Amino acid sequence: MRTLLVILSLIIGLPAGTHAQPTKELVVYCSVLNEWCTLMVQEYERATGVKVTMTQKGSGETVAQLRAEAANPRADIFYGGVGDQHMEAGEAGVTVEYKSPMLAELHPWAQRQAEQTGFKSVGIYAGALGFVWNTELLAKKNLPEPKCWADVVKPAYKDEVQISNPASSGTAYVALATLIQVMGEEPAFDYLKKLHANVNQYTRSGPAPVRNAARGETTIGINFLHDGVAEAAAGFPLKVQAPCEGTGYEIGSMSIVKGGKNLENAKKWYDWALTADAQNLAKKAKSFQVPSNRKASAPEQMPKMESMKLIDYDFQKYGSGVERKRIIARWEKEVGSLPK
Ligand code: S7P
Repeated sequence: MRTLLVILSLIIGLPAGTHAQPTKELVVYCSVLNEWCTLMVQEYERATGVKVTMTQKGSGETVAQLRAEAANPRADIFYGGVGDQHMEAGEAGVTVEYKSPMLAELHPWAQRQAEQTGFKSVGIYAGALGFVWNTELLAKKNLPEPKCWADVVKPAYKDEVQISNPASSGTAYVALATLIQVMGEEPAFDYLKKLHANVNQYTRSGPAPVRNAARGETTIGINFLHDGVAEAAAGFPLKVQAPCEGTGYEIGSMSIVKGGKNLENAKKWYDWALTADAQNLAKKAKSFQVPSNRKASAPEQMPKMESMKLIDYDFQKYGSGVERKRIIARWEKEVGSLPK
């Protein structure tokens, strides 16, 4: 029957998948941690009977894949990942506008993400950036706990710090944009050059430094703090700290992919993922971001965002494709290419 409908839609000139007949499938590109992605898929399948195919990747890598597949999209939903990356996807025309009836249940910051992207994405969680370190390694090396941005560029931390690469990772881009907003652009680039001397590796994905710190492969990671808390909850010797000078944060987001084959199921996922019940699954899967639904329960394991010095992150400016391109190109030219 489905084959027949596909042939029919080809004959009458409609793209396959635009016929009214609902499918029983959904393809999700998931950019939160794997355990959370898996639990979301299981619960959605159980509630709807729809079969989900899920691929987990960081948000930077997912946007690259969505762009590469634009002529023949495979995915229906881009779930999770740094909001700036969803802005990029929207600007690149690989996601579509959708106004969920659930918007009214969300915190203002999540609704703002929807408005600023012309409803091509929506906030599903928030989380602040900072330092995560391995307490055992730090003690063994007799190093003080890093508390401020000014600390991690000190010569004592040479080769002890890991951060992801802003060309591939939304997390690192948030770090770059944060430093520029905290210090001003010229001082921030001077700072990044100093930091380069202390970086032992620029990883491809954002959460990798936390995983490596947990396993003793680096002493310090620059990461979203909730990723450090997640590994600490799994029993690794990690501590987290928001930088004293001020720090940025992400609005983790969700978008519907343009030209996906299962639009109705994508909308169903979107509305459901914004409910308090679906958002409470994060904690169950040991992810500790602040949920965007006002009725969902915030994780008590996390240091409270109210206790941190958060900057007034300019998502409009730093989420724009032109600005991102410029900043990343400057980083590659002036920092990433420096010898070690
Ligand atoms: O908890 C996982 C997390 O840190 O990963 C997401 C994102 O995929 C990171 O993308 P990059 O690899 O591009 O940095 C974050 O949104 C989320 O908080």
